[in-house]
Amino acid sequence: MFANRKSSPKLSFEGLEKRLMMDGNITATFQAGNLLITGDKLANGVSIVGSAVPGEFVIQGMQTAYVPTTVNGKHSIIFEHVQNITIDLKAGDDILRVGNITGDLTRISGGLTVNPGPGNKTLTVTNVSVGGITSLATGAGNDLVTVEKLVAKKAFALETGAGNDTVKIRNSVFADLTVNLGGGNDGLVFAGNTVGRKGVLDSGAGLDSLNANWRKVSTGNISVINFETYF
Ligand SMILES: [Ca+2]
Repeated sequence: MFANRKSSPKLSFEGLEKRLMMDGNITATFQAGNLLITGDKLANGVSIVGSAVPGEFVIQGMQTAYVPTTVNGKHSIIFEHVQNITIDLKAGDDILRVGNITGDLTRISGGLTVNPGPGNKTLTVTNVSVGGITSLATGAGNDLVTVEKLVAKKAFALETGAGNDTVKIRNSVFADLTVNLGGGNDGLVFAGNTVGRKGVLDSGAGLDSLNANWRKVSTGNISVINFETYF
């Protein structure tokens, strides 16, 4: 199948330099149990996965456009004795993944905080346990948020801000849950979840839809506000 493949055009040095700058650098700092991950104005990609050792996390740059984002100038970096994780990727169409889609559970003993920023964010939290407060915010932009197999032992809050957001929350366990989809025409799938105390699903302004299968498969005291369409 490669018989007719033409050779790739050679990149000029200038073109290569531009490409290498496209996905930016993440700065990861650690102090007294607190891991802070800060992006730049470019489209950053980063994954955060816990290892088999409690408190040990691998922070790895992911590819969003041309080349993988670097972490402190490297491909990946490992931190130990982490309790709380805070992520602020700033502006740009950033991709953030916390936990493995398959494999071992990523255990965060303290809190998980994602700060908002402008741009179309892709945030995925899968196969994760959070012992402290979970606070996720994506800011303005058309965001895609997936929460799957999360165990949030304390309060969980998600705010997706302005823009047309798509949010899927499935097969997760919450103590208290607050979801606010902000302005824009948003879609929420909420299925297979357990809410221990109280949940609020608020779609805010705009024409918003809720996949209503949640009524059959989610349990708990859940209030639904502002949605225009149910299916
Ligand atoms: Ca960024």
